[in-house]
Amino acid sequence: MTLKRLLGLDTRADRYSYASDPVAGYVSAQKIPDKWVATTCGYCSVGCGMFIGVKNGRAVSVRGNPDHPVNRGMLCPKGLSEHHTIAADNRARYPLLRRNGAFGRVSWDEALTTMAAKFRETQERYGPKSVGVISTGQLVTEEFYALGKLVQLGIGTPNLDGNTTLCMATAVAGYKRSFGSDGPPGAYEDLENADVILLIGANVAENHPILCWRLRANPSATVIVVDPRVTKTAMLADLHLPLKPRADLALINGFIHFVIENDLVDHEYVARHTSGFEELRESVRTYTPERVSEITGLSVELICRTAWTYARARAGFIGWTMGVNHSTKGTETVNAINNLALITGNIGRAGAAPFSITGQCNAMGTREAGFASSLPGYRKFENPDDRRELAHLWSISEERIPTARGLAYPDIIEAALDRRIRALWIIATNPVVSFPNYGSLRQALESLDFLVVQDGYHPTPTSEYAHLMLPAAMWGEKEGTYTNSERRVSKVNRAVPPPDEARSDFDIFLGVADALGVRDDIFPGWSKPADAFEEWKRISAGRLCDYSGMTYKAIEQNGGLQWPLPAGKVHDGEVRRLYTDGKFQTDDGRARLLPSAWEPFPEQPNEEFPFVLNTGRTVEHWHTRTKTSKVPILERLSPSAWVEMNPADARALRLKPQARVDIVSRRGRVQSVELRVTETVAAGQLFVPFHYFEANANQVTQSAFDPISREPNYKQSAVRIEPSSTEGRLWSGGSAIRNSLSLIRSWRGSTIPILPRGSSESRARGAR
Ligand SMILES: Nc1nc2c(c(=O)[nH]1)N[C@H]1C(S)=C(S)[C@@H](COP(=O)(O)OP(=O)(O)OC[C@H]3O[C@@H](n4cnc5c(=O)[nH]c(N)nc54)[C@H](O)[C@@H]3O)O[C@H]1N2
Ligand SMILES: Nc1nc2c(c(=O)[nH]1)N[C@H]1C(S)=C(S)[C@@H](COP(=O)(O)OP(=O)(O)OC[C@H]3O[C@@H](n4cnc5c(=O)[nH]c(N)nc54)[C@H](O)[C@@H]3O)O[C@H]1N2
Ligand code: SF4
Ligand SMILES: [Mo]
Repeated sequence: MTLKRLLGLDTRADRYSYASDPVAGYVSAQKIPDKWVATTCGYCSVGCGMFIGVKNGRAVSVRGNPDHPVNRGMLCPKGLSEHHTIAADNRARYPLLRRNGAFGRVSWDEALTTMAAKFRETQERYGPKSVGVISTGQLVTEEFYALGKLVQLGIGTPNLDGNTTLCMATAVAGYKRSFGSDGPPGAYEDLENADVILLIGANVAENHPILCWRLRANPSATVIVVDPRVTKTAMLADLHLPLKPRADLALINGFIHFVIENDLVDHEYVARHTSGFEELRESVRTYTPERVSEITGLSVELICRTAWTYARARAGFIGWTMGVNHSTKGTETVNAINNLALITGNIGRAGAAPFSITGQCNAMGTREAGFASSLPGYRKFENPDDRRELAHLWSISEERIPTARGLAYPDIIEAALDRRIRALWIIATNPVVSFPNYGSLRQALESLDFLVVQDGYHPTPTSEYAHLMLPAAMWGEKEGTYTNSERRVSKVNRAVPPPDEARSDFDIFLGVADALGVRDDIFPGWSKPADAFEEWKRISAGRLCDYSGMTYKAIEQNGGLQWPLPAGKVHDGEVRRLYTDGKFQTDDGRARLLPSAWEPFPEQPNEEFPFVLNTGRTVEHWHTRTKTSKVPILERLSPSAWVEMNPADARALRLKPQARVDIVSRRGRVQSVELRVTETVAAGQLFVPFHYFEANANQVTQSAFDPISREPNYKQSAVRIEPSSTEGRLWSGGSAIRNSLSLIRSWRGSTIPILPRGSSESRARGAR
């Protein structure tokens, strides 16, 4: 199978018909749809336009939208099989309330009344901040906007955050510090305009496959990949820099040093549009190529050549993702990336951008409208003018607007552990699998008096801990908008109804507001997402993320619209970039050049734990696999977890390929994982996907967070490898048996194993 085929990029032929779906490989007559409903993919932040094929009220297929400017009809393997996520047998169907340790069905009315009563009771006893809410990057913007108002103004707790703090918080904090506001400045078209493309800790071939296609539309660009692993993206690149883990900040400071020493600085841009150049120059003085070579393990020649290539580019693009963000030095690394782009004038022009590639389908929507780490419309909690304006727009008193953000996600978990937070509402995220250091997360969840989980599936590893389970409609069943990485707002539509009593998150939020008696106050006259959209347009008007010129209709007609789009602006199809005039969102309008210093990562390997464990993704699976384990083709391609190890290390440990091994850290043990011996990881390093609860990588990751963004350091943990005690038993079967075993498991719909015992008592107590 060619790489192109593997990535699902070879799909032009089926633009107009489902009959040649390369994923299913065949189509039975029953699957030819009666109608196609236009929507946007619900997985990643690329934001591909697609149609859902509907037959007899069921989603039976999916195809790419040939007219959508993002993907021009192409879809990756996840997108192409997305309809399978809807009709899964473990969809959550009814509200469930735990009584005496067991879940029982209740009406929506009882569910929401109980929830409102529990929240109010908790707040009366322990203070307003004793309730916390953790949401996601996977709702529609209308839902994020509604949820922010509901939590901050209706429930009255500032402790609202989301899984975006496990993901994008670092990029957000970095942009705010450098440019005065969040917002990725570039556009996908930049991949086609740039002559040098530097990808740092971003494995787009697996995780943003359609961007790979955009990349390939520009064969003359020099593509440089910075990643400790030889990823599929590195294999597509002209130059791969396999640096030592977490050496990026030293590398970028080294590039800046080289640029300054060799007078490759864009002096005019620096003088007109930035502040802090002298401090920056001073701060990188010690980052000589020799020292940077020592820290990164890359040759002096490679470092200098890369710096030269980028600085001499007519248009240089830097894309980064989790290899940068998942680090205790993440925000400062983002600032270093911004510094490099600024001093070479690589921002605000076609092909030139420091561009954080986002992750989830609507990670951007929650950043714009969410009311968690900022006030809606990228307004600042600490800015009295921003608060005044918002209060005026909402016709409420200024005192109701919080003056500081509440606890960030890891701090909500910590507060649950020491019982400052007593009641928690988790919406569209699965922390039992995705949060670092599972042991402490589990304790935190067990410490709660009342946990509400709102998810499209049940059971999930997290919903097992809930006292109240609220069944949500998901992608394909609800309406609204998503914003992708290039700030393109696309329409999401309902193709089929949700199963049984499941409701859209939007309707659930209205229901909770009703139960709390605050609906008329915070959602005046609202009954549908379009009502929230109209209000959000007014709130965003005049801001960097201005939606006021958009309508649902224009969004659909244009295959999405990029913000800013002020009212009165024509929908001209023109590609929009931020900071084209060199004016930034800081007080003096200049971008800040911010010095930052490299430091080794927090948990260095030692004799007991000699390996650096790297965790991440594979193309077939989506996060905690609640969705992709329901898709037969994806599950068959990648049914179980593995760990990658260099042949030299495997020889040293006398381990054979496909042996079963345990990954052990100071915090826990991942049991019986398949060993893959491969040169794609360097000696001393390991890589494991984090998708599999049954081999949960986050049992061994650590509670180390970026002090600025609060994002976890997921990519480096010190571990050792031990032969698994089940090794003998499974060894004889080979991977065929193992694969079919896990397939059979998934057919039974029981891929989600039973949770550790010992928590039912505390759950029962809390639910009384
Ligand atoms: N198939 C699939 N696609 C997805 C997702 C998914 O779950 N599955 N999730 C979506 C989401 S929410 C996100 S955030 C994105 C994430 O997209 P990516 O960031 O591309 O995903 P990861 O695999 O987590 O990490 C990227 C790379 O960082 C590298 N890395 C590790 N340590 C370092 C380091 O010290 N320096 C550098 N330079 N690199 C390092 C890893 O080796 C890895 O190849 O993907 C989105 N797309
Ligand atoms: N070790 C390690 N851990 C990581 C990472 C890593 O690289 N390494 N990456 C981190 C990153 S970048 C991210 S983004 C997180 C992702 O971590 P999670 O957010 O925990 O992952 P998902 O599986 O996407 O969980 C989303 C949940 O929402 C549900 N859901 C989907 N759509 C809807 C909806 O419309 N409404 C409702 N109510 N529910 C819905 C799904 O069924 C699922 O249970 O993981 C983080 N964890
Ligand atoms: S690249 Fe992302 S948005 Fe596009 S089809 Fe694949 S998962 Fe969906
Ligand atoms: Mo993410």
